[in-house]
Amino acid sequence: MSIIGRRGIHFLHKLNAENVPVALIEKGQSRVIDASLTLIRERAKLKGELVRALGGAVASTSLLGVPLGHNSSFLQGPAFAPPRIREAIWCGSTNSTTEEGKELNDPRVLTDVGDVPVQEIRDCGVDDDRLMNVISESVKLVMEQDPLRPLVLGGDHSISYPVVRAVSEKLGGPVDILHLDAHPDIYHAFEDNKYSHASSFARIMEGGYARRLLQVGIRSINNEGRVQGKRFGVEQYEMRTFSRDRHFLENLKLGEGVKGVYISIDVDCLDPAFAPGVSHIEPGGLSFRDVLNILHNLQGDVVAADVVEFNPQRDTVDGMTAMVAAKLVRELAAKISK
Ligand SMILES: [Mn+2]
Repeated sequence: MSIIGRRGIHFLHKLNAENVPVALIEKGQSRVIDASLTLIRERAKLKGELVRALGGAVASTSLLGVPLGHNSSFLQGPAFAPPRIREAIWCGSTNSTTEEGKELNDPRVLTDVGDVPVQEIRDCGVDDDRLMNVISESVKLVMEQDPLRPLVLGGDHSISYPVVRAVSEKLGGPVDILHLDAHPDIYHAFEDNKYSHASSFARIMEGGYARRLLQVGIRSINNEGRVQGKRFGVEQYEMRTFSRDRHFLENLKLGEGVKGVYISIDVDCLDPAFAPGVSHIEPGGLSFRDVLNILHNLQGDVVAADVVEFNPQRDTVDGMTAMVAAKLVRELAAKISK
C-alpha cells in the first residue's frame, strides 16, 4: 500500500488491549455512537420542522455526508469529499438556481443534516458491521422527518449498501436503482472485503433491496462482473454501446409498482476529461450533459440518492471535480424535491 494511497487517515486499530476489559471499550463505543446519532437526529428534526412550517413541500432534499474512504481498494481520498462538495455547492461563482429553475436557497428544496462522524466512530475502534448500521440508522433518522429525503454525499461506493438498505427497510419494500458508474461494483467480496466499494451492489441485490438495477456508464467490467450481473438480473448498459442505448436511457421510467427510485452516481461514470478527481480514472465515459439528460428526463419518484467516489486528493488545484460533484448534487436535489 502506498503512502499516497493511505495518507491522512489515522485511527486506533486496537483498543481492546490485554488488560482493558472489553465491556469498558464497548460501553464507551456505544456512548460515542449514541452521541453521533443524537446530533443527526436533532438536526434532521429541526430541518423537518422548518420545512413543514414553511409548507407546500411533498418531498424535500436533505444532505447527509458519509466521509468514509477505507473500503476503497485503492485510494482513501473520498473520505474528504463531503466538505469540498458543500463548499462547491455554495461557491459564489455560480447562482443558486438549478437548470430547471429550482431555488436551492429555499429549505423546501435543500437542507443539510451534516456528516455521520465516520472517522470519530472508527477512532473508537468500532468495526464495519457496526459502522454500517450507524450509517443506515442515520439515513432512517432523516427519512423519519417527513418530507425530508436523503441525498448522501460519499465517501467511497461502499456506503451505498447501508444507505439503500435503510431506504428499502424504511419504505417497506424494494426500489428501482439507477446506478451510474464506470464499474458494476458487484464482486462477491473484493479482496475478501464484503463491504468493499467494489461489492456494494452484490450486497444490495442479495438483500432484495432492489427490484431493478440499471447500471449505466460501464466500461471496466470483467467476467465476474458479467456473471454476477446475470445472476442478479442486472441491466448493464456498457459505454461501448451507449450511442445505441442513448435514446432508451434518456427516456427512463422507473419505480412504478415498487417504493420509488434510488439514484447512485459514482463520479467516475463521467469521462475523466470532465471529472479527473476520482480514484479510478477510466477513459471513455459519459459527458456531463449525457448524465444530466438521463437525470432530467427520468420519470419516477426519486426517494433518495447518493453521489460517491469524488476524491479531492486527485482533483485539479482549482477544484474542478468538486464543482462537477456539486452540480450533480444540485441537479439531484432538484429532481428529488417537489
Ligand atoms: Mn466506479
